[in-house]
Amino acid sequence: VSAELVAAIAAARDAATSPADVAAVVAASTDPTSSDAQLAAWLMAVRLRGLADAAAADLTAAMAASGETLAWPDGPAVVDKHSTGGVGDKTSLVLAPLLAALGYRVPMVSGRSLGLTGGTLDKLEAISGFDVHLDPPAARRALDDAGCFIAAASDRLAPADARLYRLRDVTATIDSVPLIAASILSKKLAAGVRHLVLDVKWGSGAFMGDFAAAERLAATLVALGSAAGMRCAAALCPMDEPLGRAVGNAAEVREALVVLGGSGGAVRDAAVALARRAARLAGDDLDDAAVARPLDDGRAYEAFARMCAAQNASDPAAVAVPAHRVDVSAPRAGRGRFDAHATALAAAALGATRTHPGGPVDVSASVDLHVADGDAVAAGDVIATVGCADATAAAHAAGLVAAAWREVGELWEPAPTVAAWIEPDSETP
Ligand code: IUR
Repeated sequence: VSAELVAAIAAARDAATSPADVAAVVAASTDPTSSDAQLAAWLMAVRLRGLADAAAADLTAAMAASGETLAWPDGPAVVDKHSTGGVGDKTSLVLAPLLAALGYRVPMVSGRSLGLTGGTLDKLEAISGFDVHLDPPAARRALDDAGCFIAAASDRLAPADARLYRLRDVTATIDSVPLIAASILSKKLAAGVRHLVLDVKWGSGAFMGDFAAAERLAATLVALGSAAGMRCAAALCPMDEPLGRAVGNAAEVREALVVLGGSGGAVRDAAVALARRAARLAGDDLDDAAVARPLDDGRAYEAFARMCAAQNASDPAAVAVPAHRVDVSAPRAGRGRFDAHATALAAAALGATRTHPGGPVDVSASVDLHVADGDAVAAGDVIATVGCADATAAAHAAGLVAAAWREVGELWEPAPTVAAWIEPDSETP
């Protein structure tokens, strides 16, 4: 038990955290002999009392410096995107190679699925051979060869975050804006990212249920990221319906490949909007057509294929196929849409996500939606197909996808790709 931590806990309880308090907490986070009880008490104090901007900036910087850091000197701008997570959000699979094809370097460190949230690493592992573990020399080779990589954080990257995140998970302190922001940004800083677009979602399929909460998180991310020396902007994006037509690891890779091959739709729109802003952060004012060109002329697909090759997957289209499939039909004629949260429940029942950290995932688990937001259907039309390795799970999930269908009225309008942007100089709400 540490006296410094007692002082840090008292200061956090009294909303008076000093730089020395932050230093003590982060040092303890990487010391295996330090007390989980004390760290957990500190997290709860911050969850209840908040953290002043200066202390949150100190925390972000100290967590970023708590382990190994990567640097990518000499070369094109280093850009990245982080999303707070959504259902069917495979934007990273399109965006990283698109930005690479536009000439930027994208060292993307991603996570795995947990609960109802999908994970980019699990999606990529649906491609035969794809290796998400890159040591620093292999990561550098991938950036040189492909312009991008998408890899797991090593346990040496921002190790303070790993410990604090595990404790937040079991102490009901996940939902603290400064703790979320410091967690996300510390890993981006440690990975050497200089220009960061944030995709902050709200809605039934997002971590933040309402717009105001998403706006607060976005403003904190942009302010803290900017204070740490990254150029940042945040998109506020609705997440009441799955993004695009596919949910589940293999299905999402297949949809990403189609978008990388030049097809239109919500995923392309999201990737182009985010890529355009990333280019702007790096100092390049491109229009949508210029940003989208690599999707139409094959350069983005080529960058994806080169990234796969650099990560041990020789054929990007060698994607896991589900052994069992079940169709879902429309109960009635009319317009409709799929609810994001309810669709995520179906994907989870198929085994697309984990029930506990380190648990198994069925990478073949797929929900393919055959209609988009607000489409008209006839009674009995096949509106979705589910698939996975287990026939019983597929039949059960088909019922859950049927329950995710929401009929909408004639006046229904599909949601915008980006509802608002938060810039570094925006007013903090
Ligand atoms: N992703 C992170 O990296 N950190 C967090 O705290 C959350 C999501 I919530």
